[in-house]
Amino acid sequence: MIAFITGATAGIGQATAELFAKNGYNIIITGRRKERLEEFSAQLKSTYKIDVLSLHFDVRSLAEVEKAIASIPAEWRNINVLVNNAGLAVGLNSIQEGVVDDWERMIDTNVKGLLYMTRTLAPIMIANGHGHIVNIGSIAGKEVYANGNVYCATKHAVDALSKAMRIDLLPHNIKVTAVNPGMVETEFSIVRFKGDDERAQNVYKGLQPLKAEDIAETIYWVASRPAHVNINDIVIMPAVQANATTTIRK
Ligand code: NDP
Ligand code: 8X3
Repeated sequence: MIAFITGATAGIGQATAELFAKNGYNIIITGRRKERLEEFSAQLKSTYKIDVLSLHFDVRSLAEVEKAIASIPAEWRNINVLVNNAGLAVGLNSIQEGVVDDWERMIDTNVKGLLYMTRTLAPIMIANGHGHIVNIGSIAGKEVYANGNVYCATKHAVDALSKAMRIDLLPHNIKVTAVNPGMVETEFSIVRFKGDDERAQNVYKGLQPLKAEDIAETIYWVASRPAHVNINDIVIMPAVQANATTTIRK
């Protein structure tokens, strides 16, 4: 069994790769940080005695995506699960004060990157006669919140694309699942606040957020249902978070 996980150098993607590896899958891991990929690959191989293929590329570049996928050796092409996880939020500004470069990074990564990956890998799954695509959406794809405008729009796009992909891929025996987390403590807020650790830590102050491993378990669970079962859509929240904006803090 082979699982292909984008954005496996940190957070949810890294925890997901580890859990699939623990369950005996061979893993294709991707990300832009080459050193991290190599270290993680060596760790997975030695701990779980599985094979790992690491592909170093930026999901925002169609040329890089196509080159990376074309380089996958024949024995790695029978991919069972694709986890479209690579993504980010950048900034938290009102629409009238938005930073256009931040908008473009989010749209290019969360929407176009997910599309490039899917456009390139779905034909391989179709040729294989099976597959399962798990898109990582967000509570921000179900609701909007103040200053979240463009990030929320990209995750609403992931929500729409997951529904649309499910229809288009139905005749090809390819399942599509959207996993939509609330707050998960990863590098997400450090990236959103451009390295401002204090501001990032404040996001989780006084509450218990989800861990990357909680989402990894959900992804593994949806991918390990029997062949006749598909989980279309899951929203998974910390127990102290009711919706995008309502939390209980100590
Ligand atoms: P992290 O910042 O910890 O991890 C993000 C991963 O995405 C990294 O491995 C990063 O790798 C990769 N990535 C980002 N941009 C690119 C790119 N252009 N090309 C290739 N890889 C890229 O965040 P999370 O684990 O929290 O985020 C994972 C997903 O979960 C995202 O889609 C996010 O929107 C979603 N999510 C997160 C929530 C949270 O509260 N944390 C809640 C709901 C959804 P590298 O930098 O090496 O390229
Ligand atoms: C990440 C969760 O609430 O910060 O997608 O948008 S949130």
